Amino acid sequence: MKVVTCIAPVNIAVIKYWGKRDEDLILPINDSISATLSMDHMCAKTTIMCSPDFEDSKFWLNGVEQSLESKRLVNCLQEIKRLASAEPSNAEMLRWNIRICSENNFPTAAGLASSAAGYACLVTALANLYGVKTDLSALARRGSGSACRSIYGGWVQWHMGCNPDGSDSIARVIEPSIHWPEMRILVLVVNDARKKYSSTTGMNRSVATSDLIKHRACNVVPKRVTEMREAIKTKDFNKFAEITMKDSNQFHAIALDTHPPCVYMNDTSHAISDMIHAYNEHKGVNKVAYTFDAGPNACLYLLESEVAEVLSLINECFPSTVAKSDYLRGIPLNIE
Ligand code: 2P0
Repeated sequence: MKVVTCIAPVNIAVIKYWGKRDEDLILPINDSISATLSMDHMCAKTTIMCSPDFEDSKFWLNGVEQSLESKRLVNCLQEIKRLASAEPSNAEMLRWNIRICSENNFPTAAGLASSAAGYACLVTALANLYGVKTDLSALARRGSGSACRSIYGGWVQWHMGCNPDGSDSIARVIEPSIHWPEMRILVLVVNDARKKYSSTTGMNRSVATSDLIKHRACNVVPKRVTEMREAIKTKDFNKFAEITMKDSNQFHAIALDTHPPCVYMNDTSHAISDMIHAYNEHKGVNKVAYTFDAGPNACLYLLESEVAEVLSLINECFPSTVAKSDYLRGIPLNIE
């Protein structure tokens, strides 16, 4: 028997991934950029066992048995096994059945990047199990697009690539977290229920029906990626915050431009964004950036020096949000 356990962290995008050009290979229509959070806070943990004594293979997520027929899981397993079979000593183990046990220490599918951490973790655990040494970001991408960014720590760019086989659609580090050690993230859990429509459904519907998404992918994101890379490299928080908030808002504008629309933010989300704009205006410069994924929960980027003041404001204005948020500790970025 062989057993491996891995953990993988969540990432929060500042330039959003929304829309695919290839559903099976999971190839995006634009580059995206994110920061990977420290492993101590929000992460997925996966244990995989394989043994000649297992009569079948099984998979549990948060204690609930899942189908092993999922196309994405099958794609990841097939690709890893194909790579592993290049090593003759793996031949026997590749015939053994496996048991996969995954859990998240935060709400699953509530728009908190659970599939990103989950598939990054699964692929890393499988690669360790079979001794596969390759670029894991391309493998994680086959499970869930955003998972490719969680393979690396710090500031990460998912390059959309242009090869039809997806071989250049990979994640690369822009800067390690140590480059901007004062950066913190506050996650405000507005609602931890499962989202109304999955990201996969929402983005497919956007590609099929939104005019704005084409303008974003072709004319907005390429310039924004260059500006965001520069803001990160020069640690220009004011610019970083402006781009982050504008990109979040454009993503939600596209969600609304989708037919029928995908409504992810709620009144509390909008009230949080109003509060951040009022705070920044009061300071005369952007000190906090909000970003919202496919759900109502807010992620705030800010520097360590602002955490205490912003936390007290959130306590004052959104006490019920605070009660639901175990993550209000000013999460640093992952150091690996
Ligand atoms: C992101 N999101 O860049 C964006 C922002 C949600 C909003 O990546 O279909 O769960 O599995 O590739 O990775 C969510 O998309 O979608 C996502 P699939 P995924 O973080």
